[in-house]
Amino acid sequence: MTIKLFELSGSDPERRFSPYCWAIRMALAHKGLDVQTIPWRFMDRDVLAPSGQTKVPVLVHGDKWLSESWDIANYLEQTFPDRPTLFGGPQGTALSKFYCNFAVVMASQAIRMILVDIYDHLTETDKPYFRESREQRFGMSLEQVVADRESKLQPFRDGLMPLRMTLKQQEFFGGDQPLYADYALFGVFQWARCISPFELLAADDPVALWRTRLLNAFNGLAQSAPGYD
Ligand SMILES: N[C@@H](CCC(=O)N[C@@H](CS)C(=O)NCC(=O)O)C(=O)O
Repeated sequence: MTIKLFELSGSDPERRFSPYCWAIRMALAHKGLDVQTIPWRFMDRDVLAPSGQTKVPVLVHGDKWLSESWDIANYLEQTFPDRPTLFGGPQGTALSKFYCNFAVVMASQAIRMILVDIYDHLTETDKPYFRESREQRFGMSLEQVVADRESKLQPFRDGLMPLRMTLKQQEFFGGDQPLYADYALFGVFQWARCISPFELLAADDPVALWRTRLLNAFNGLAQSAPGYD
């Protein structure tokens, strides 16, 4: 049964840039599942109607339409229990929630540095919606949000200290192999990499070294995606 995944894309349909879609792409690869990915844009609302959602990722498996990255990851874990685990059992599932929430916080900070880069990569059809909805959210223009973005970099990097300390002690948050916790966090860096030339990490940061390990995972699945290196 073919698995389909709707992924946010820019004007170049190959440029996929949602942190949550990337977490699911990596989770599918971890499970060794084939997937047909479908580029989706903000104004393609009707396409997602069967899911009752207006956001991606949306995964279609048979007659099931699933949304919310956390729910999709759990669905994959429960539906394919004989494949490599994404969570390492119920306790690992509970702990993974923290990493997913940490990723949301990271994304909410990173977007203040890459918002205009996202806008620049959108179709002309998506641009007005994106500008209006995000300017309403931030209460200022897109350009004002990212103004002086260099000053936001160090506080962002400082906030990664718990990740950095952990990655000095082990290769992945899952231990010697990645788990969904890794993919949830990695999704944020891959989102930024796919859409913006603005480098979030210093090259010698243990977090950057971990990111490289995940870029190379699954035969370079993430590395080969259009992005900025
Ligand atoms: N909590 C959701 C968040 C999904 C989400 O925010 N998706 C964004 C792309 S990164 C989206 O589709 N936004 C549509 C819009 O803003 O209209 C998840 O984890 O799947």
